[in-house]
Amino acid sequence: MKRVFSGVQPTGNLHIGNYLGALKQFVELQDESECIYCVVDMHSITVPQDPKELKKHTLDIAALYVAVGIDPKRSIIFAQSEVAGHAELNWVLTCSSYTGELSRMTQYKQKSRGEESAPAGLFMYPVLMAADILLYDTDIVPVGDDQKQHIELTRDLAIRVNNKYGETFVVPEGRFLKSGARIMSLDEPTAKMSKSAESEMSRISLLDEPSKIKKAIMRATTDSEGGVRFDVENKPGISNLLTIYSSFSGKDIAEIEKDYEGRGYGDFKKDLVTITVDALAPIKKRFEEVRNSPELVAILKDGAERANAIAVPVMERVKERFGLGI
Ligand code: ATP
Ligand code: LTN
Repeated sequence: MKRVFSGVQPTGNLHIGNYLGALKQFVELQDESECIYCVVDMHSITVPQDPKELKKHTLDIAALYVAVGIDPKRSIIFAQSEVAGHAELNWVLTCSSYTGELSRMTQYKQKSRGEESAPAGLFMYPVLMAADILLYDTDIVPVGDDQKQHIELTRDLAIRVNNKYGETFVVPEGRFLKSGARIMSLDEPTAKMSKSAESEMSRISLLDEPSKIKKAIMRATTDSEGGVRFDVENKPGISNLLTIYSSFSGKDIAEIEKDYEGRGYGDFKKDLVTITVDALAPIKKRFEEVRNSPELVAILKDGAERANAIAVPVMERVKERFGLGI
């Protein structure tokens, strides 16, 4: 059985882009692999966080993992900072990384904007991510294509260490999400749907109230041509709504186009509201149950224990290869 590892940062509520692009796949992978899903709280402190909010968000993401269908018995769900190996391996890998390759990471360049006061943690972010992955002898890492460069670095580091110190790490592979799973902003459909975008109407969060979902969809940017047709170039708004419709309903886009032939955007949007509200309702319900129950902390504790049991022997192997310890 292949081992899968992925992580989500506990920053704000997840939106349907995160769900359709990432979490839905996390759930599906459980049938064919041994899955480890982490809430990467140490990554989120690469930019300032309010401590109380951070703790709350960590529990929120863990509860969402369960609410979308990740089964804590089959899969491991845990918080990164609860397993010491992440920080330990991070240092060892730091010493095998080059400042040149780290300064070429586009995410770092975008987020630091060349400022003197950019947190050094932003610079080291990809090394900690490599540590997350390599600590579990991971085979497959499901992520969005924005993470491609980080996965390449992880592979480079694994190969570099293996060549220098002898077989130490499994060299992982990224599994990049299909282009259909790139959900765009509702009010600006040429930008991706994002947690950090200012406008609330740009996204639908998994825990939004039906009234907010309705408002965001009914106001979503379309075009003046009319015709429910998939054409990303000329009709990015309607194409994005078609992708969301198709993902939630399981219907092919061609089939949906046919259903709405000769009908206006109003009808289509109204139905999309119903489909989206219905798809999110069970997630929201389950979230509330899990988030408010003592079960959640028990899941995370059990997850951390199981994760640690995999991580400790890997870390011992690493220390042995590097000559660390007594
Ligand atoms: P931000 O919106 O602040 O840039 P984010 O929403 O991208 O953050 P992450 O925690 O970086 O959130 O992403 C979690 C996962 O969701 C990643 O695998 C990412 O590729 C995926 N993802 C994020 N946004 C989208 C989107 N609009 N469509 C599809 N997948 C997405
Ligand atoms: N950088 C990732 C989050 C992340 C991750 C990981 C994903 C941190 N560590 C390990 C996969 C494997 C992001 O922003 N989506």
